[in-house]
Amino acid sequence: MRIDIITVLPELLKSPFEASILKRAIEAHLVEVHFHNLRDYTSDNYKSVDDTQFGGGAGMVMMIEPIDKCISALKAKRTYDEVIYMTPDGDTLKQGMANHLSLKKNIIILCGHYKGVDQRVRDHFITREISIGDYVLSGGELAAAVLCDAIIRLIPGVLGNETSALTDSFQDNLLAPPIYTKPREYKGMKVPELLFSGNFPEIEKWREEQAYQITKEKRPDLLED
Ligand code: 6GU
Repeated sequence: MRIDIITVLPELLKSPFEASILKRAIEAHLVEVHFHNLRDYTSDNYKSVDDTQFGGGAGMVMMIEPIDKCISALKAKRTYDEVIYMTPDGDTLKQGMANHLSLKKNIIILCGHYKGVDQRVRDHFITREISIGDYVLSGGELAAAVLCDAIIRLIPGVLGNETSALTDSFQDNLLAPPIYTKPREYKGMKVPELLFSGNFPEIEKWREEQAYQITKEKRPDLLED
């Protein structure tokens, strides 16, 4: 998989890809992540990427030309499955969406800034608009990093244990059951006895029940759809 990220602030975005699981995935060539600074696609001396909005109103709007130039340059080299725009008014990111995107070959992610992009970019270049939740961030970069993390960890070979992504919270619309490790007892706090029984069908049944109860308590909305 290849991800091309278009941004006015590449430095804000790079560090999550330079540590831990994402770094390993890149080093193992399981994913390629490329950053494109929108200012490199400007045509004026000031390297402007934004301007005031027609019709008046506060806030700057990202201009179509540098975005078009950048996206066109990428599309000239390969075909893209999706051109995603990160924006607080997009579809809220859910596990299912990450699962779907993790199967794609090439995707472009455009990070919104200021008041957002010229509507013509959304109408003509964007195939999907994604938000990471109902709050406003100062730019799409951190949201893009969240989206990339959610996608990349699902690529086969990225996680050490191949099955572990499938047992994550949300994968079956259930939150994860409680987990424990050594010691068996800590300052009087005990691990449920069943987990030492070796009775794996019973343990599995207990985990499923726990997951259901926890979901019912914390996120009953997940049980509805
Ligand atoms: Cl994708 N961008 C911005 N600026 N704010 C957000 C967001 C995206 N998702 C949630 N809040």
